[in-house]
Amino acid sequence: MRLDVVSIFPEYLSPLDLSLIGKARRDGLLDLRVHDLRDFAHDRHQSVDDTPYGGGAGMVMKPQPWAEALAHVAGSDDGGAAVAGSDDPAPARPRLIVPGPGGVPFSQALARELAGEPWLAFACGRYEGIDERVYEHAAQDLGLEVTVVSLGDYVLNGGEVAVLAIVEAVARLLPGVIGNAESLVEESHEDGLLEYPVYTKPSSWESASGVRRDVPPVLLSGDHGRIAAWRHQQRLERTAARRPDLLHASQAMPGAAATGAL
Ligand code: 6GU
Repeated sequence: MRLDVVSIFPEYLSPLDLSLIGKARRDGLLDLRVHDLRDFAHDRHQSVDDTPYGGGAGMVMKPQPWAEALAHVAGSDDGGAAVAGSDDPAPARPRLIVPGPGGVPFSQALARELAGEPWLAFACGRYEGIDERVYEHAAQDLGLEVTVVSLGDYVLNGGEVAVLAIVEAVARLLPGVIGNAESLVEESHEDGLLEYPVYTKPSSWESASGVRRDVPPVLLSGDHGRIAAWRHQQRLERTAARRPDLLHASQAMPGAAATGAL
């Protein structure tokens, strides 16, 4: 999969060199390129923002640097995108993701959808946002599918942290990025319920405060049927306590009943 990220803080994306994402890049599963928006601003101060028409607080990102940056990225199809398990060349154009609090909610379902794309480009806005004409230009003149995506109902200073989260959620779904593919299926949000609690050795542990805590005995019983039933009950209780909205959503989810989610 090919990923391009445009930002005025390219260093913000350096965690993508680390851990499983970094390894996937070195293994050629991910072709991730970070671009500095200021490289496409040509005035003396390489300015990327200006005051908003109509007044109001803060600054708005100018259309010209964004248009040049997006043309550079979208026009850079070198056919080199590594798509694991596929001989298909990358398509001519990326799908454009713009992180922002006014977007559609990011979710495991959207992560899955994006993981099916051969090429994603991310435009990281800062300040009060990007001039609206950039979205129109990207869609109408460059022919890009544009999706504004929000991580949740709170405000970040810019799209960079959101890109870190979205890229991690998407990349871990690609074949070969996570060694143990089984660990992908038994996870929160894959079937509408939160995860069950997990324990490891020792089976009885005394904290420094002198309190002894034992692993639930059922997990030591060796009875796989009882263990599965206990874990399912824990998932239901946890979901009811922390995310009751998910229990209501699962009633409208095809397959939820069959998987025992109801
Ligand atoms: Cl995706 N971007 C920004 N800037 N703020 C956010 C967000 C994204 N999601 C929630 N708040």
